[in-house]
Amino acid sequence: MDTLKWWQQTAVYQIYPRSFQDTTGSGEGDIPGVTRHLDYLRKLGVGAIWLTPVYPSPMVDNGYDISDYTAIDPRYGTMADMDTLIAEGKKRDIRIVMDLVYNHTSDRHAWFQESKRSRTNDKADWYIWRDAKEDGSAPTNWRSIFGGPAWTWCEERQQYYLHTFAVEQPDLNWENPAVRQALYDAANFWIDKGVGGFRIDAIVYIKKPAVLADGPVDGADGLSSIHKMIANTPGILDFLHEFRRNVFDGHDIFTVAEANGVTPADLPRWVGKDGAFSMLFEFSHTNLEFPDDEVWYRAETWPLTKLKKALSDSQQATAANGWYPIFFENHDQIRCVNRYFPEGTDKQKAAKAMATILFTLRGTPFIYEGQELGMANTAFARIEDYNDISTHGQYQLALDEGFAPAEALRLVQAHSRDNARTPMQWTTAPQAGFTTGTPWLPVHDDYPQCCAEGEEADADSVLQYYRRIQAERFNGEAAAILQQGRYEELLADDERIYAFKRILDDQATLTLVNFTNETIEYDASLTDGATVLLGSYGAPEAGRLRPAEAVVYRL
Ligand code: TEU
Repeated sequence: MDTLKWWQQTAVYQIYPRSFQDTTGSGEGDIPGVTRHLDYLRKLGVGAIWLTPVYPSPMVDNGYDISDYTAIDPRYGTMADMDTLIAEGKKRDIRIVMDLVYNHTSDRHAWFQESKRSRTNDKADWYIWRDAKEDGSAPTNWRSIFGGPAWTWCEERQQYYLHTFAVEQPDLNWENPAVRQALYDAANFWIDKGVGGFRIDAIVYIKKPAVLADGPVDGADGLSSIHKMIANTPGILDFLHEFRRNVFDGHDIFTVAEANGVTPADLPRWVGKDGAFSMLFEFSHTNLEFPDDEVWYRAETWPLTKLKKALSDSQQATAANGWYPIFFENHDQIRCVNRYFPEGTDKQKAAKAMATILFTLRGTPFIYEGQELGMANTAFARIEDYNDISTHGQYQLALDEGFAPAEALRLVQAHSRDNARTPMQWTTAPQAGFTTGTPWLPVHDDYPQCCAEGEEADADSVLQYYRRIQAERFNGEAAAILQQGRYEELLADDERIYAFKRILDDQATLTLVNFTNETIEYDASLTDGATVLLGSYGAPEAGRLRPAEAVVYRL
């Protein structure tokens, strides 16, 4: 048996600080709010918190537009608050993992402010500047990920700059060694503070092709998806290995890179012994309804076999080398109880079913705030009620494609990133105990039925189920199998049941999940002689699974 590292033997909890806990009445969560709930997280069995950006930011993209990499935004508190969080976390064996957003900065970052002033200043080459085409138009026809052109004209410099995301998020020029060094220095600042690792944002976009050329037009706006033109440009791994050598190596930390578009088959080159990172988020199991990445109006239904294949592929790709970050939610995704189960399914049952998979696959489970309560999607009545920048971009794209406003709003309601960003539901008090003020984004109105306080008191709640299954995973009789065992899928062609074994030497577990909202039958001989480790309905029935039922057997 290999010796596992600390981050392979614990769950990680993702906190979107603006929505977690407000301690000042501002309506926005803050760092002391995170510290306040450390014991709650300890009880959940969490060994690390991935904190999405808390750095100074104009908040065009909720903190993913950073204007200073080594400071704290006053809305979230002070550096002293951050030091307290790290220290209090350490006391409880919970490490803090910072988010590095290194593809771009905010346009308010001092580096960009200087870069845009002239073509000759010290930082002139820190971003991606190009002359206009002869007719004055943008250097290429690329569409940014949030919609609209990926180039913006700068009067001062009389040139265009490139932004993969919002106009206010200019892309850094990684070809410049001084840029890379500045980024490594900032990461090392956080290592010196004692953080437990990094989540590295949007990393597939940092390397641009040597020649920037027009792509095929693929939308009514006459533009071409930038993702298809620049993601995973050859040579990108050279940068990332250098990053690893200059920052990560020699520290007892983990790194998890967000790498949309890296396929499971690519994983070994990115993670593991010779890879650049400890783990990598790829999105084949969350982009199921989007044949075209990031375009919501082309959402379609998917068969269960598509989800199962995506999960099996990434399990297999990391079987011999590397390690998988298991996740079904984050701040960019809709809630998993809505995504993976038919409408009308009991949300608590759906939440428990996803928890069962989360804690029995091989890898490190990542829980996104509220997932452990079974929090669900929301729907705001008007497009103006949405905060998320990509929601507005997608709404516009849908209108451009000829959708009526009501239909475009429906698409947004189903897929908006704001679905995951509504405030954490703590108590049955007004605003779910999230704030005493007016929340920056409305609290979901189901909070009286779905909140930590209520679930604490209910033995059958989603929260209690999370605690039980995490204990089973890390400390139970089958912990070794669940942590180390190899993955083997069963019933791969079945469109109703996800079934897989974990096998260690002559021992095994079996996970069975019914993805329908009906009671279904299966071949009872599968569980002959097996004992039950945990079931989402309590005791299971042989050969039958109730709606969204999940069971873990010891074979
Ligand atoms: O997201 C980057 C990104 O590419 C995602 O849109 C990803 O493709 C998607 O989740 C896959 O379905 C990161 C952050 O997570 C996001 O919040 C930021 O808006 C974005 O970078 C820009 O920094």
